[in-house]
Amino acid sequence: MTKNNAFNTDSFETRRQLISKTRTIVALDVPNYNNAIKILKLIEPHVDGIKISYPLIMNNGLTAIQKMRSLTNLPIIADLKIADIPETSSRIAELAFEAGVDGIIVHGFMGRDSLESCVKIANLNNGLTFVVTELSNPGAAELMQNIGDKIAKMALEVKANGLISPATRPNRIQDYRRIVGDQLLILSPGVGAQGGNSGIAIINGADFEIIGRRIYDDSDPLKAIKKHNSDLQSQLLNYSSDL
Ligand code: FNU
Repeated sequence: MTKNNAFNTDSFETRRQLISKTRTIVALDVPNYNNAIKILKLIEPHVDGIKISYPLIMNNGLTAIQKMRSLTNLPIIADLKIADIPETSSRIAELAFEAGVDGIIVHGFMGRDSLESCVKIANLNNGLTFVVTELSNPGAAELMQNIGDKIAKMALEVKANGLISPATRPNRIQDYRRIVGDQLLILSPGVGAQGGNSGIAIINGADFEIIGRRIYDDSDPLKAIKKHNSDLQSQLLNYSSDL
């Protein structure tokens, strides 16, 4: 089983350099395994990682992860949004790592014990834990947003590796960056179909943008990822020339 923990190095600066190729992770929420692989092969040279989730796993089982693991060296993140008691959370995390993923996404609202149980399993597997602070959908502003700062602090305390924070609310990415400083990565979903523009999350403090439908629903996913990457780079250039 090939493990690729390009995200996971000791110093934040090294990590940033390692990850600075495209700063994009594609969400492959495609239920059909063969279609997912077709898209993966098209976009592979143009992304830094892929994220898989329930649609693919529920339709194809954990073998989909195992097969995908053998087909790509890109980091694979399992977006299971684990949110259970510690014993169940850690069992779910274990199964994901056994199947070959490099990182897991977990919720933070369950509290410290569950979060710690996931981080422990991730560490045992030389894997990464990303904690959702507040979801990117509008409804998350009603409840989750109120505890997002506390979740970010807890993620720091339990030594998770990163946060998942909304590209749909760039000001919140800034808040989370202020809380975690350079200690944690920030991955931002919500680019494209949910309204976030390519590059905006990065200039507001995210390390990676996560983009799904805008790429895999396009009749030409390769063209779509190239467009996203070039828009992202333009934003970065404009931003640094404004500094
Ligand atoms: P797209 N996702 C999200 N918002 O969208 N994991 C969050 O706050 C979060 C996520 C996932 O909208 C979502 O489940 F924590 O098609 C989907 O897999 O670009 C992806 O990010 C966004 O997909």
